[in-house]
Amino acid sequence: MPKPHILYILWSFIILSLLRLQLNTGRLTRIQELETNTENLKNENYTKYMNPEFDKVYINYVKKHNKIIANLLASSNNSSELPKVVVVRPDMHSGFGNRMPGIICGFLYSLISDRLFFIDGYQNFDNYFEKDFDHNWDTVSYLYRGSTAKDLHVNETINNFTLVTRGNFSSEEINSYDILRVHTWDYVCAPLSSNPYYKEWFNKIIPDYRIFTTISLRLLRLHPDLKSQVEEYANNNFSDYNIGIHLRERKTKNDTNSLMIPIGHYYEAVRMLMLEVKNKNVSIFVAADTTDGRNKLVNLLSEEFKSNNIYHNNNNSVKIIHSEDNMDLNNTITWENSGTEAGAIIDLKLLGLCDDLVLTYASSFGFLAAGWSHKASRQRGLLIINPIKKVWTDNLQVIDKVWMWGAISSEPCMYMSKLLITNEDEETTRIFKSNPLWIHYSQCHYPIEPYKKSKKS
Ligand SMILES: Nc1nc2c(ncn2[C@@H]2O[C@H](COP(=O)(O)OP(=O)(O)OP(=O)(O)O)[C@@H](O)[C@H]2O)c(=O)[nH]1
Ligand SMILES: *[C@@H]1O[C@H](CO)[C@@H](O)[C@H](O)[C@H]1NC(C)=O
Ligand SMILES: *[C@@H]1O[C@H](CO)[C@@H](O)[C@H](O)[C@H]1NC(C)=O
Ligand SMILES: *[C@@H]1O[C@H](CO)[C@@H](O)[C@H](O)[C@H]1NC(C)=O
Ligand SMILES: *[C@@H]1O[C@H](CO)[C@@H](O)[C@H](O)[C@H]1NC(C)=O
Ligand SMILES: *[C@@H]1O[C@H](CO)[C@@H](O)[C@H](O)[C@H]1NC(C)=O
Ligand SMILES: *[C@@H]1O[C@H](CO)[C@@H](O)[C@H](O)[C@H]1NC(C)=O
Ligand SMILES: *[C@@H]1O[C@H](CO)[C@@H](O)[C@H](O)[C@H]1NC(C)=O
Ligand SMILES: *[C@@H]1O[C@H](CO)[C@@H](O)[C@H](O)[C@H]1NC(C)=O
Ligand SMILES: *[C@@H]1O[C@H](CO)[C@@H](O)[C@H](O)[C@H]1NC(C)=O
Ligand SMILES: *[C@@H]1O[C@H](CO)[C@@H](O)[C@H](O)[C@H]1NC(C)=O
Ligand SMILES: *[C@@H]1O[C@H](CO)[C@@H](O)[C@H](O)[C@H]1NC(C)=O
Ligand SMILES: [Mg+2]
Repeated sequence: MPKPHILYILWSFIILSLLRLQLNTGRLTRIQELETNTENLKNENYTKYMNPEFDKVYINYVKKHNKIIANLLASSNNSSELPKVVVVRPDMHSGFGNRMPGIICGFLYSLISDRLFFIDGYQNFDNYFEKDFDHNWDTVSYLYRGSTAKDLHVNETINNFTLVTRGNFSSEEINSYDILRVHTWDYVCAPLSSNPYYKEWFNKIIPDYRIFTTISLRLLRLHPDLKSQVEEYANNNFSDYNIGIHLRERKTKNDTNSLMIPIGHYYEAVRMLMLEVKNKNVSIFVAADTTDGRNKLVNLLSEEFKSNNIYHNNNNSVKIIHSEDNMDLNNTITWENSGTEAGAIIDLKLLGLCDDLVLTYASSFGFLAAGWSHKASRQRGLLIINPIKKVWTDNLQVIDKVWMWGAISSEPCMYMSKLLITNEDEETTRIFKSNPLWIHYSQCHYPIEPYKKSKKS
């Protein structure tokens, strides 16, 4: 009697160990696969941003998603229980700076609420990005025709910031909805990292608050064709130290109220950065939304650094570079912007490989480049230049409304945080401000005056 019992225990132990080994190796291979898939561009020791805690969460999510969807789509499965989902619908007529933040937020919501993540209506996503799982809403949307949905974000006036800042996404009420919908231009999930229900999760999984960077480097990996173009460009043109500039000129309608950033402001910021650089080969990468503006800035910088080897006796070599995108083309997907989708995404990624960034308050494109960055672990944040009104002269010696700030983080900002602070109840505002980055999140984008709702109390 005891003998077979012991044998049985031993046998079970061996089987279990084997199973565990298999599970572990399966998982390791998957992690390694993902690691080699990460964009380790240029010199990987300098450009890599890793978050192993998040990677585990991500890998488990990918497995879960693939398994559930395979079951769901299996014709033999007549389960009436549909998996709960988050669906993000990006505004394809806006640019990357306004499309990507909602996608990152939607994925974050799906992780913390244990839902599946989908993107609705991103045509040609697969031409630009590499996917680990199928998040195309078209794959399953037909199953959800009779489903209940709650809108978390609709537009600038409709956002449930109370829920994001201090609600429980697993409450019975939220759980009663099959679909949580996200439609936004903004990095509207920033207040989630203040939410008491999720503090512990963030402390464990993304303790450095580089939420956008952590998620975007996994979820939005460049398509291999674009990635190789970026790599080739960086290998050929980048130096030991790279300064990236994003010049935004075609911001709004051509009227006297629209904003502009005098090109001289970018130039001054670069001169300041260069004062610190010694004995280095430097590249200055210029991304711009107009050919004309880019040429002007390139000329200005080339003139400044024409001695090429010596700048204020700092013994640097300096070259000014830019990638070729035909900015005279009209972008057929976004309405008001020029260039191509591929050109824009290459510029974004190259900016993200730079050691320092000079951006403007007027464009979320630049903020996005900083967030989607492999240099996120650098200490210094980006330099942000304020635009001025077009009626003012762009003569730096004359105007006095010039300002610039160096950010504390590479995370994108949330321009609606001003609305949150102005319009939400005091408790929501107070909790939002418990986040160490709340000031950073709030200091961005062109200074739209927040409209006032009657403040709830
Ligand atoms: N290639 C390239 N395209 C750019 C550049 N700057 C802007 N664009 C194009 O213009 C679009 C700008 O839209 P967003 O990325 O949303 O940035 P934004 O400046 O905040 O735009 P709005 O909020 O719509 O005013 C980008 O997606 C690109 O298509 C640039 O430096 N290089
Ligand atoms: C990168 O770092 C690893 C270990 O930290 C080192 O072995 C390797 O040589 C480094 N590679 C480069 C290109 O510096
Ligand atoms: C059917 O799909 C649901 C949702 O993915 C899953 O929970 C369930 O186990 C599946 N049932 C079968 C028999 O595969
Ligand atoms: C699923 O439903 C269809 C019809 O709705 C039925 O023909 C089929 O037998 C069901 N399959 C299972 C496994 O219950
Ligand atoms: C926001 O969406 C609501 C509902 O669709 C609509 O009534 C409202 O006009 C929109 N507001 C803005 C500023 O677009
Ligand atoms: C936000 O969501 C919470 C939880 O679902 C709900 O109680 C509240 O009414 C919502 N607020 C708004 C303004 O929709
Ligand atoms: C959120 O609500 C659910 C359902 O009531 C509960 O089980 C869960 O513990 C709550 N989450 C936290 C972090 O309190
Ligand atoms: C940058 O590299 C590309 C190859 O990727 C090359 O064609 C181009 O001339 C280089 N540009 C500059 C300004 O050095
Ligand atoms: C904007 O308007 C000014 C004055 O009306 C004009 O001189 C200028 O060419 C216009 N710029 C563009 C880009 O249309
Ligand atoms: C800059 O690059 C040149 C050749 O590419 C090299 O000879 C020189 O040593 C480099 N200077 C520094 C400071 O790295
Ligand atoms: C300037 O750089 C060269 C090589 O990059 C180096 O040999 C030389 O010592 C440097 N000069 C000074 C003054 O640092
Ligand atoms: C691009 O669009 C503008 C209007 O938005 C138009 O004036 C211009 O001719 C277009 N250019 C091309 C090359 O189609
Ligand atoms: Mg924008």
